[in-house]
Amino acid sequence: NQEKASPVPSDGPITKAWWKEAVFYQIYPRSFYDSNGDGIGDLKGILDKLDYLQDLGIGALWLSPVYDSPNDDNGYDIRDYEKIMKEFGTMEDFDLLLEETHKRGMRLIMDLVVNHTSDEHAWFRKALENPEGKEGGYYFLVPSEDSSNPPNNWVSFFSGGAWNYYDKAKCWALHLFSKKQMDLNWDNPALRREVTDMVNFWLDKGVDGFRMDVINYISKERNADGSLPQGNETIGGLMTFTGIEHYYYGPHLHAYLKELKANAFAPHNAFSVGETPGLGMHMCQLITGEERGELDMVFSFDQLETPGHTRFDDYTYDLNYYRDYITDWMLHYGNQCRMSLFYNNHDNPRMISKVTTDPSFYGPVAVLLAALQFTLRGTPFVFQGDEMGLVNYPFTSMEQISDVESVNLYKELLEKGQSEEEAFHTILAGTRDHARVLLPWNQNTPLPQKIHPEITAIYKELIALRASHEALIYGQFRVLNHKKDRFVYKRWDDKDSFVVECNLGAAGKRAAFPGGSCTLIFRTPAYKKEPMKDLGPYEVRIWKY
Ligand code: TEU
Ligand code: CA
Repeated sequence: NQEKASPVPSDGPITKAWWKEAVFYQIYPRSFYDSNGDGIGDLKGILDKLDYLQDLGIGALWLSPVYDSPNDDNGYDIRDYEKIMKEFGTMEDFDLLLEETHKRGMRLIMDLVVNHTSDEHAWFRKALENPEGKEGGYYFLVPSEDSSNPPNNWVSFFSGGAWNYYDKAKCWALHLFSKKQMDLNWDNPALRREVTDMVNFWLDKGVDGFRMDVINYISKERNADGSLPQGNETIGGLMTFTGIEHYYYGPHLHAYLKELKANAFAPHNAFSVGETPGLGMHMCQLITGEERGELDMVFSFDQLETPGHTRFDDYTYDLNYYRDYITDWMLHYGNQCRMSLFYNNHDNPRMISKVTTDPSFYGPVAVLLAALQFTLRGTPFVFQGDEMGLVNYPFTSMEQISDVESVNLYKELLEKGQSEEEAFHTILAGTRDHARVLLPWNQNTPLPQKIHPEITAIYKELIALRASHEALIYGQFRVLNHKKDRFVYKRWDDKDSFVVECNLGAAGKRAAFPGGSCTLIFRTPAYKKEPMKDLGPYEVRIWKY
């Protein structure tokens, strides 16, 4: 890569911005709140819950896709970018939602899925009708008479190869995700203009920005003759996804991001956060450095599994790893870059369930994760249900699983010779459906998941604490103790200082704080009656001085 390593990460002053101060809340509309009883969450349901979100202290909403889609991947396969999904409501419902969100002093960002479209998108249909025509150039179509040998060995994230063959059009087409999610060719300037126009359509409506789906995959490396290169089998063996080295950080990524920023985001002063799986800290700095004009923030995912594990492994997550990961980023990411802080989204099992399977610890772990999220330096992204203390859903059979990734993986595991029990065990550990079941708003439902109002109250308290102290938003960060299972750190600015003391483990231990004169302003409620000298399992305390 020829990119100059600028900016040099520095401790200079931090520029203030609304998106650094706000707490974001991710809504997965299909499973958020169903306002008309058809079993599917909808836009009116979100509208009904705006007061709840405002009361919680949320500053901005991120909506997972609400566009017209055949739902092969729950809306991440878009058929029409400028139309609302029928089950979710109408464009009028959307306009009202945006207006009411703004009225409450909150912002709204949408999901921008432009690495691929649905195979039912008009562009792709036209492309197949006439591969030589304008839309033919929007995708990776490879003409061929040979329907048994795909153009290269790249594999899909959702099992199997990454190519479909189309008999009538006599060509192959690339899909890194499901068979109905066709990759767009960003090297085509007309396609980039289409995307820019569409982004401007939503920004003109007053939308405050976008979360950008797998945005680091948009630039694919090519051979000298324009074809897509063969993936390295060794890397493929290590990473599972053969071919990934050719597109996770492609040759024109920076240029395409700069162009989109200049032609759409910048003129609207709109916010952007990229979903960028696989990029480490240094690449993230190159994408989010303030003066580089690319993205405001990214989601990097290395904190979601501990080293040596993947999402589909059944294992216990060690929070000492999170401590070390987050410390490294906070000390080295630099003040021109802003971190996103999150544990959950619609693609992952619930973090509480990864940390502990002992129900008596669910409450304390929920409180600990919240306290970290609202006192570490960065912008918190709450995923719907975090604030209810939700844990994984007790699925009992594949019949309850609908996610395309899980369904395909299950088939693949059976083909590889696993028993149904073994394969289901794997799915249960990692399925995205844990995050996609309808939120159990009503405590009296027969749903096996229960909400925990006491956790919601703590979210509200800690979000308010963060909102009223810039030290927690922009302040400095220093680790005071990082012995095994301990995390004690300081956040401070000219006005205030805080010390946060955490027990990251399931065993009680001696408290190390306080030293000197300070006031205890928060303690895990479950331990309020315990002596101060003892830290309970996963206990967290916040001191102010
Ligand atoms: O997620 C991308 C995604 O699933 C990655 O985490 C990918 O699996 C990873 O690179 C493998 O290591 C986004 C959306 O969040 C997800 O819901 C969609 O299914 C996907 O893109 C396709 O749009
Ligand atoms: Ca509904």
